[in-house]
Amino acid sequence: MKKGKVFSGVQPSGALTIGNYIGALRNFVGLQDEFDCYYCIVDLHAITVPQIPKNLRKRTLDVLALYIASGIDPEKSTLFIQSHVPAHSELSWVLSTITYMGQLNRMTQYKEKAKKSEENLNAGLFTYPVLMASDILLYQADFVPVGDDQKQHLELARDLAERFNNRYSETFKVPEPLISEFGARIMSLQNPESKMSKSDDDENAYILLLDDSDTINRKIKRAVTDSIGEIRYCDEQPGLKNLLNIYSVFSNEDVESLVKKYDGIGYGKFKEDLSEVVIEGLKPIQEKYLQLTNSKDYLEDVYKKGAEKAAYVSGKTLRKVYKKIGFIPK
Ligand code: ATP
Ligand code: LTN
Repeated sequence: MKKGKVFSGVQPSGALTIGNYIGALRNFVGLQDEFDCYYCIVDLHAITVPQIPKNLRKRTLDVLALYIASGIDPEKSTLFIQSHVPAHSELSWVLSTITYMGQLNRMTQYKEKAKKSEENLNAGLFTYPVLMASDILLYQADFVPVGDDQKQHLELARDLAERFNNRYSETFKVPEPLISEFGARIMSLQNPESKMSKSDDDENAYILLLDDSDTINRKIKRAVTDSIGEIRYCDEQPGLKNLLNIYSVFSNEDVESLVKKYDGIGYGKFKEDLSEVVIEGLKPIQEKYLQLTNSKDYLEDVYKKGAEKAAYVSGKTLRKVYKKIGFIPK
């Protein structure tokens, strides 16, 4: 029987946080055996905010190394760089002609980013979700594992697939989001009302996958909690709730037993233990990452092979699309 397909992407727009790991990367690993998986480094998306070329180059390879260090096996999954496969940009143009301005105007991520960059708001930021839909639809993906913040973009991808299928004929698979019930939204350590984001101006707001132990200790010590002083898992204590979620992921203990374990014990000890669990959890990823960054040839081999396979699969879909629209085949 043919395996179902999975597609997801991460932007090389900054160093990856434990939010990216918990909401996305960690879930990619478990899908590799059951599905034909495509994991992309979406550099075309990353340039919707200004990037320094040298940093973009480094971060792109860093994301690739972190994909592999987190347990994604290039022998099982296709790992590639978005700009190496022109079909992404090509389908994006086509889909933009069936996307309504109103739909893009309603996108929360766009509204938030637009607020932040009031001067010279670029059109790429606005059409970003169309490019994301193209990424997914080109591979006929059944499932798209993402964090909670991408739900609305996924809805657009589904909508565009259905609109195209209705207008022409069955062409695209309508993809389903895969958003895990737990850890799909890790919050900022400084403001538990907003999501942990690698582009936050305050570096105490996030923990990076590559942070060293002193930095992790310091950031967790400074993490915002409350004055209640009791370890409980509830919406009235959002900072603590977030820390408990992180603790649970890295320790594999459920939140309930953590709450019991820390009953009557203060935040200080809880934070100390949490730091240790996070440091230990990240250690194998960091070690593997270090090894990989010394193997540039290996990384190059992975992304070249990945692009070849991705170009083949996406090319088939794009040709079908062009034919249905009425373009003359080459
Ligand atoms: P930025 O914060 O710079 O806008 P981002 O980290 O949200 O970027 P990506 O790197 O493209 O954007 O995200 C990769 C994946 O990580 C996506 O599936 C996204 O949903 C997930 N993700 C990002 N932040 C979090 C978070 N705080 N909690 C859970 N999942 C997250
Ligand atoms: N928009 C996503 C990154 C992204 C993506 C994708 C995720 C681009 N293309 C395709 C899943 C599938 C983000 O900002 N996190």
